[in-house]
Amino acid sequence: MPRRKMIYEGKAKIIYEGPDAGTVIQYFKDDATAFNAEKKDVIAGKGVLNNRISAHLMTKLEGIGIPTHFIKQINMREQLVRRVEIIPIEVVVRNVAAGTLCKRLGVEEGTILPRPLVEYYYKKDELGDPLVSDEHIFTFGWADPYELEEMASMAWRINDYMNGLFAGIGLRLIDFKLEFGRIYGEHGELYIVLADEIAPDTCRLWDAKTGEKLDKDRFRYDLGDLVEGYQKIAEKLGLVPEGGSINEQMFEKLDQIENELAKQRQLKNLKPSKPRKA
Ligand code: ADP
Ligand code: AIR
Ligand code: ASP
Repeated sequence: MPRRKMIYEGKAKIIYEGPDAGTVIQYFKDDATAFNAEKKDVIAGKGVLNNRISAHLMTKLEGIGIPTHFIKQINMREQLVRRVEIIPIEVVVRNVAAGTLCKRLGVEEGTILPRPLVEYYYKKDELGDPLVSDEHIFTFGWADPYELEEMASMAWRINDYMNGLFAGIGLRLIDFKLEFGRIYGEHGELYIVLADEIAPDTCRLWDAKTGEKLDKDRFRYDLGDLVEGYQKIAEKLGLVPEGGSINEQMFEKLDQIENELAKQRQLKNLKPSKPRKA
């Protein structure tokens, strides 16, 4: 493989320069971190499952008209995506109380929220990604009101869609985190697209029957084998055979189908956002 230029190494992924202008390659590592990297480990197989699950969910979301950065999977650990300017806001959507919501507000874990709760966190590792309001976002110029409105409305649609998708395969979508990015068109027009990943590293998913936690909380709170949980999610999504594991051949077959679908949808969902202030 030719030497590629690394652009950025994060906690769970590496970003490399892509083959064409405006593209980058996301490489999914096996590194697991939690609590702002206070807890760390390397868990064999995690990256492959996150890559596969995220590619699948991004493809599905493109199918309902959400513009995403996803172009295609390259191999078991890599996907080609559009290069975006990441908006430094993590959008968290919660359906059921868990994690920091319980810690912060003393709500009991498992409480069903009367309506989905959308929260914003400032993406800044040094500060531990603090919770912020829309006023903070506008005051410091991290995003403008048009952009935030678009991000929030996509987050609602994604939540509606994913709630149904997971409920249909016996999983409860407790909460999840999204990142969005900006793409500038030839004539300076601005597009907001869903970026980063949607995978068990960034979602809470509980088995609807048993209540078993299948996501990264297994690692955060030592609840059991992480890959076993991710594998169960992938199995229910129909991405790996039950009891089997992903192998290169199977992966290529699945890839061909989904990459073809993704190719057909690319750009179709891109609609220019309102112009950003100069
Ligand atoms: P972190 O930076 O929090 O440690 P990761 O290890 O997942 O997270 O690193 C991936 C980085 O790449 C993140 O900072 C994410 O915001 C960024 N990113 C995700 N998608 C894109 C994209 N399409 N273009 C550019 N950067 C991206
Ligand atoms: N999340 C937030 N920052 C990083 C991640 N992965 C995700 C968690 C969880 C949701 O956002 O995985 O699904 C809410 O996290 P928390 O810790 O605020 O309760
Ligand atoms: N990914 C973040 C970290 O490494 C937060 C988390 O998932 O708990 O700290």
